[in-house]
Amino acid sequence: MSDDLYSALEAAVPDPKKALFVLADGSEVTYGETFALAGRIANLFRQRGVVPGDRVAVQVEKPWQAVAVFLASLRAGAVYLPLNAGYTPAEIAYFLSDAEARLFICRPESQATLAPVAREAGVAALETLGHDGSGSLLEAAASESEVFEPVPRAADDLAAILYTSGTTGRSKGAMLTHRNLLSNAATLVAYWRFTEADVLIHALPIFHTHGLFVAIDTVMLSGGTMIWRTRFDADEVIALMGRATSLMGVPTFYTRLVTHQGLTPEATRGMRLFVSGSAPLLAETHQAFFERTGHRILERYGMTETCMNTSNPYDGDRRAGTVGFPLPGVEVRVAEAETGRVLGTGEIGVLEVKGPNVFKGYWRMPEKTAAEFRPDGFFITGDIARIDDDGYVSIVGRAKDLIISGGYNVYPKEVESEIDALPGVVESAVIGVPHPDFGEGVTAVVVARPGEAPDERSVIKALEGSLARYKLPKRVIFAAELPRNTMGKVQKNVLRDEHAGLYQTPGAA
Ligand code: MCA
Ligand code: AMP
Repeated sequence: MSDDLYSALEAAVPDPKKALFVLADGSEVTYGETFALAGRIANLFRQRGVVPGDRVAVQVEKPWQAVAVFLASLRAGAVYLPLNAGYTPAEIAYFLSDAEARLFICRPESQATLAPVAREAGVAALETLGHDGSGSLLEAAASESEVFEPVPRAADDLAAILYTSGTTGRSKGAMLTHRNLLSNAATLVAYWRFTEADVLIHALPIFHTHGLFVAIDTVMLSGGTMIWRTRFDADEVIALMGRATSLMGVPTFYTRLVTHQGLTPEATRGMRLFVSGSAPLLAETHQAFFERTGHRILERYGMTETCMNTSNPYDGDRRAGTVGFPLPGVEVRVAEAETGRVLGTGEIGVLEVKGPNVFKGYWRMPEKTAAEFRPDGFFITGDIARIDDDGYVSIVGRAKDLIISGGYNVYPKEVESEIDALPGVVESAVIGVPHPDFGEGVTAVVVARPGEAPDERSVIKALEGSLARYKLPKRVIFAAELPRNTMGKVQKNVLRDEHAGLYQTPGAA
């Protein structure tokens, strides 16, 4: 197999007349049409001055044509930079200027707001792409040739940059190479037995690793088909199962499915695989799903920086509450966080990973990169784990201050900085509290200045302009002070315990 992702995906095209996408109106888009559009867009990129190595930043919803944009970026030798559709202009400004994007593609309705932001960030060209394929990008690409000789890329060249917020300070751009993405996709095709016969229900967003690399690359590399849905809807997904073979989702998909009347053995009969990841799947959800359907959800574990690291087995025991075994070619170990001393089976420590899946480093942050690798090349994930005698890995906690809400990462530090800057606020602590739908609910504990009393609504409202909506606290609780240890550090575990039942009552946010 070739070293670059584009060549591998192109080589894996089955019959070009085969459907790659089945859209909501029942129409199909073939592999051939998708690659032809990618050729046109790659020519347009060249017209717009994109040269190999340039960053192409994209903030769109989920038109199927966005996949052609991704392919075009790879084909032109550019570096794809997908951005969450929920990011605010303030967040976008940082990513565009930090990555020095050459071209930015946004939604037509965002153009008026984001064109000045892009200009200010030094972006040379702007195009638009709407949820229905409208906008300047495809209009301009229509007159381009679909013939475009792919720019050869080496295994170590960058294919994508995905930003992950830092636990302290600025967001970091994880640099993913062609080797990272291709090796991981090829491993998943084999491990999860994807073939041309597969039809994946694709209901994830396509600006993060799960929906983009795990789902799309795996299906394309196996020559399968995707039933393309712009968002997750439990009714719709259950109705589609009769025409599909597989589903990939975050735990919220599964907690919603198991409470749905329609989830039955009959509804899921034709399905061969349900994958969960991006956040911990509760053992009770795994069990309930099994009882309702006879299927055992296959849980796997990954990170933006590493793509997929471990997976429960395809054949054999899919063990609830574990993330399975290291994938072929991936080494994992558990170590003592402070010293790096490698621990034995059954011992709890920080999980470290090494392999062709592990990223090249953080964009223009050599010190941060160095700080997260051990001298022997293992990447320190920040997840706390245990490896059992029989090799199953369990994620038992996090060393990093991170909340995962519905599969999206929220870094408390980022939310606290915004809250602390509000008038009347002395300080705040943002914590994740068990939430029946999102797994963890973002929750702010705020100490207000005596005599000044901002209320819950006004705090949330004030954050709306600067933070994506999924990062907004679902609840704001006011406290006289924050609990601190003898070192003066806020004891978030105390706050988490104190508010553990916050979302457990019916009707809670
Ligand atoms: C939507 N809302 C949320 C979330 N999603 N709040 C907190 N957390 C969320 N994840 C808010 C909206 O702002 C809105 O609030 C209200 O909930 C309803 O919005 P709606 O769009 O209707 O929500 P939904 O369609 O039900 O979406 C929930 C969802 C979605 C299906 C769980 O968030 C989702 O698709 N998540 C997947 C994320 C993902 O792909 N993660 C992979 C990262 P308001 O009305 O106030 O605006 S990759 C990764 O983590 C690694 C590498 C890995 O291992 O995969
Ligand atoms: P991200 O930075 O968005 O890629 O999120 C990666 C983080 O998601 C990991 O470091 C884990 O904390 C978490 N994660 C992903 N999959 C799982 C899983 N199956 N179980 C527990 N945590 C997970």
